[in-house]
Amino acid sequence: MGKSHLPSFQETGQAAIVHAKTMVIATMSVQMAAWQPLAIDDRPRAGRSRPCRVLLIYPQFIPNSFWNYKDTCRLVGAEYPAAPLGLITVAALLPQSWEFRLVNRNTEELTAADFDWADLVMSGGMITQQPDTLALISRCHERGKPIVVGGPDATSSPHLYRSADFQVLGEAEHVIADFVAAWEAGENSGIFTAEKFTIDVTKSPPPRFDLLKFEQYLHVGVQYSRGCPFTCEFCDIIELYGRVPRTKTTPQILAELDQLLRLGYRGHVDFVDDNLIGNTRKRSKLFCRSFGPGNTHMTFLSSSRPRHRSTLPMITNSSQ
Ligand code: B12
Ligand code: SF4
Repeated sequence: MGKSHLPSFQETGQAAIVHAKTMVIATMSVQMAAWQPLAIDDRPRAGRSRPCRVLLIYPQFIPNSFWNYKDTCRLVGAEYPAAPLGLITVAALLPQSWEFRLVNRNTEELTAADFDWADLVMSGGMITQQPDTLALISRCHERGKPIVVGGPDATSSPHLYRSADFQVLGEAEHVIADFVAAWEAGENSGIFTAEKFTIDVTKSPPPRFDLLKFEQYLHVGVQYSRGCPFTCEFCDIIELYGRVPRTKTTPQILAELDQLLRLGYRGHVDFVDDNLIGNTRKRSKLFCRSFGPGNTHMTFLSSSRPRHRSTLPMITNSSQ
């Protein structure tokens, strides 16, 4: 069947989900509910009025980290395992009249031309990207470009990133509007901190998957929920995203998968949820049941620790 005839996830409400060793195959028709994404006021303001050119830079991970699995990537012609979902989510939250260029330092070169093009640099990531993020701050300053940092490591250790011009800490969904207002008013620095765990993810817009070069990755991430009910002592999740999982709606996540299909993506999709099936019984069951056989153009991966035993059979009784 040609690409144009592929059934969408929203039409079929079906997909196959691989959970490490197992696969969920259960079907139900999905009731489409209208959902309203968060919208930033896109009208030009006084101060910096022309649409901003934003260079999104995903910092390099420390070399030799197990999780870089470079050799596995090379086997299939990819450059790095996972796409930068945080940054493309931020791009979707910013005014869409702004222009975006994404450079992933793990997959491609960051050039002088990229810096010359940009009005503003935005960067950030996890702890193993900290040295490169700090180096990027210096590089931006050498080139006279303002830089905004955000993401999990800046949120955990903001004091380390004091040299950045702006910090946007925590989940960006609401607080990014305050940054945009400050930027457009001509401000040159500021710290914007999101109220913890209050983001309604049902209002999050689909990430800007169109900014990705899919061939660079082993898998592309999507996120259905944030937060985890457990409290493993080594894990930052409950500090960053809370103990009460917040989930997107099923139509919302199917729309994200459809967008990937429409952009031509075929392959592995990683549900990057902190604990995909660790959330409330009702929600995780509803979500699992909305996936089933019938759309084999993507395979789905996730790592989870179930909270309710009853969730397990839906996964373990499946096959393909
Ligand atoms: C998928 C994932 C991975 C993937 C790779 C992902 C990738 N893109 O490269 C894999 C499995 C490889 C991985 C590995 C590791 N990971 Co990891 N990972 C995740 C996970 C589960 C999801 C990431 C994601 O896509 N989130 C979805 C996006 C939308 O959320 P977000 O990134 O937080 O973005 C939001 C905000 O933070 C903010 N934001 C993000 N970036 C920016 C940038 C700017 C400028 C602004 C303004 C805002 C902003 O806006 C977004 C919307 O609200 C997170 C947990 C989590 N819930 O995020 C852990 C997490 C990021 N990982 C973590 C860790 C510790 C690791 C490892 C070091 C584990 C280890 N011990 O080896 C390794 C290191 C990898 C390496 N190569 O060296 C920690 C980071 C903690 C910290 N304080 O830095 C987290 C938070 C999990 C935890 N247990 O605490 N990881
Ligand atoms: S189950 Fe996973 S996400 Fe939840 S607290 Fe433990 S390690 Fe963190």
